[in-house]
Amino acid sequence: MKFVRFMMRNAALLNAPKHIDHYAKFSPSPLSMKQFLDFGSTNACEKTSFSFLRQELPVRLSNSLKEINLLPDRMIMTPSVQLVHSWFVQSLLEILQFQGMSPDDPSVLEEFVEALVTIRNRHNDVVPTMAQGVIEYRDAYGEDHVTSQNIQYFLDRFYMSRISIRMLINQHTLIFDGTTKPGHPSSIGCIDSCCDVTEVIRDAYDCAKMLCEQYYLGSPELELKEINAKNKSQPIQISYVPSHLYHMVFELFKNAMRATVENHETRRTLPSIKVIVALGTEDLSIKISDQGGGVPFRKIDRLFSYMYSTAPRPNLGDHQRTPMAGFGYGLPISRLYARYFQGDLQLYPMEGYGTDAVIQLKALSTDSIEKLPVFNKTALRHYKVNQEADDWCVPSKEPLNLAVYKAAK
Ligand code: P4A
Repeated sequence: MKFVRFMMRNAALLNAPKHIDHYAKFSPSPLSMKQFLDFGSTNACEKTSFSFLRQELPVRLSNSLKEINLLPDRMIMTPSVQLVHSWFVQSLLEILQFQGMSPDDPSVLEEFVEALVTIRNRHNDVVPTMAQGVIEYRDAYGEDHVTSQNIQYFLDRFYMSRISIRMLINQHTLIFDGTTKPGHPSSIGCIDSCCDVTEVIRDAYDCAKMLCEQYYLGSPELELKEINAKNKSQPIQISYVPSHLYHMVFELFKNAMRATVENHETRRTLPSIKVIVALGTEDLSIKISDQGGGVPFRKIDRLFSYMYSTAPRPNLGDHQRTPMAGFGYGLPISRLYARYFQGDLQLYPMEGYGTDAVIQLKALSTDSIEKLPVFNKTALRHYKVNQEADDWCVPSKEPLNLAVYKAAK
């Protein structure tokens, strides 16, 4: 029996490339916030969700698997990337087991939820494992601009796909795990249809403040202003994933606090962090302003870079001593959370003074549609090294010798 299973597993693995080619031909189907909410409301149908996911998850996994193959060979060959690749193949094959099974069989639906939980757990450490791959590559071959650009392009798309896959899995497992949920009455899965934005911001500030106090023995105050343009006296609420919002503002608060404290070490008082939340007809905007001295504009790209901001992972014990440092991927991943539902996150430093961090989100659930990468020829072109000269001049540090022109006159 063991032998039979072994043979079957290997037969499945041998067929994996065929399945990957098949499912990668489909483009992922982005869902809107409204569609996510519908899956979990009155007309919630587990069978529909099951049928959608057993097609859509293989499509998203296969698109990602195809793109892994476009990484530089020396990157693909790292043990870390090989490991992550094997997790994707394994998970793809596990979902494909459900092709041809009947959604009308309750035990099939139950097994599907279990399979999703197994897959989610298997992929828990994808981000630190890929980071390890980047470190392995960098230690062996150094940092070059072209590779850094390729890795940036790849990881932005790869992690965006990962965020989306986890979102699908979380929604299905939370809504259909068979238990009745206590939680918020306005919550459907991990989406809150009345997400209280300022409440999330205050929670994230409080938590960052605690870490900051532990580490620096002081922290800047929060000044928060709320502008609800349409309903002046109403609290600002949107349909959103509170955990995504928390992740973004927590990261920005940690940065703002760190910059503020380190920029005012010798002074007695700390300038507060000022936050403005504005809700208009289309956009919800959050601006977090600090007086931490800012950074040169030239260095902003580096704060979002996977290659340049990858530090060796601190040991578990070190986490105590570096509570404000994070794992280095805070900003790029936060920006992906903002972009996932068609928003964005940007930094505006004013070197010598401080930094404004701005998050834009869609205020309307009809505009909040998943932003998903698709593997196609356009994506392929991004990985090809552009051998042609740039169409903008390279600034030269050598002063132009105007004497030459004088002589010609
Ligand atoms: N000035 N401004 C910021 C930082 C400095 C800053 C900073 C030195 C740099 C790296 C870092 C944390 C802070 C800020 C707000 C931001 C981002 C950067 O949102 O004041 O750790 C990665």
